[in-house]
Amino acid sequence: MARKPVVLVTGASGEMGHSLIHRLAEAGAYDVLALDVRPFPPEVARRCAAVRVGDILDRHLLERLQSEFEIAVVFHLAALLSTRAEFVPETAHEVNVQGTLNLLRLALEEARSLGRRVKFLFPSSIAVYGLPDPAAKRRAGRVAEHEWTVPVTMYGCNKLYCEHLGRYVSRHYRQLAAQGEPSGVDFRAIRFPGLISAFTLPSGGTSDYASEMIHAAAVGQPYACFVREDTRIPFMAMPDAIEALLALLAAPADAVTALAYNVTGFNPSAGELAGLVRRAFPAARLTFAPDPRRQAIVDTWPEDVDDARARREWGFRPAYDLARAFNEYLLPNVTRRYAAR
Ligand code: AKB
Repeated sequence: MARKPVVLVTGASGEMGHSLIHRLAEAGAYDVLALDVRPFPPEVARRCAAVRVGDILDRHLLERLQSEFEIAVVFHLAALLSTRAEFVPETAHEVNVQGTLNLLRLALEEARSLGRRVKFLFPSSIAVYGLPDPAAKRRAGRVAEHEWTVPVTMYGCNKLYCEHLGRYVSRHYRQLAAQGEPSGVDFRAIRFPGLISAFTLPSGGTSDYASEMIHAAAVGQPYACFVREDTRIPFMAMPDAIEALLALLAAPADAVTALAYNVTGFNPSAGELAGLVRRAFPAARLTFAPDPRRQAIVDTWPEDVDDARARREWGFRPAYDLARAFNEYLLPNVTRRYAAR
């Protein structure tokens, strides 16, 4: 019995999954098999060919998916983000690392049964970087992929290790086996900055303050930002993050030479972001109440990243700078979202 060809999206109920599924449905090039440990919002489920609620640690579930579907591409988005992971670091390691290994194994087996390469798109993060102190962070400026990869969070350690896992599976898998042959997995990773969506709220990240302050102002709730006003890290509008994933997916294999690529859109300070929010929502009750421990994490992340390699090798071009992200993407959509309530 023929299996249905699909792209598998894990973490499909999350922020990036929500946007990616809508974009894939618009493009119409693939049928989507959505997997998440949480139930699916109806607006996401109806854009998918199939949805499954289950755990990426459940290998029997993954084997059942392989029996029913022909998985040509994997977008492995499921993860415990940096703040949540610090409360349950061992669980985060299980989900973020063993979960990724389970999906890599699925891609290996699919490539073998299909007789062709399976592309594996992996969202890494600026959390793989670890600047030792704010002065070094300021001096480092735009950090390149090979610099400062000494993460201080379990999430950052997990993401960095999974980049190397992906490289191993893609290029060195079972290299001493008698019948050594290419694995058939084409692993491609992007180190995303903080992502800001107009349609969903983040959960469990340490860069969440940007989205949280915008959504809180739009719905008229007070918001105490958990980082200092002078805190500066890279961000990008969610549509640019999805376009970057699709551009890397489409890139010819010989153009993809790096293990993981930096991308970014803009890098306002938290105070600059608050200024934009207050101008857009004059009644916003927005204050700053830094949480020293979450602040210490963000202080290890770079002020900005060098995305020259992604631009050069596979044509990364963000559509949204800060002004356009705010005025054309966030404000109209966030205002509309809460006005309907
Ligand atoms: C987080 O804050 O943990 C994530 C990230 C920067 O990867 N949004």
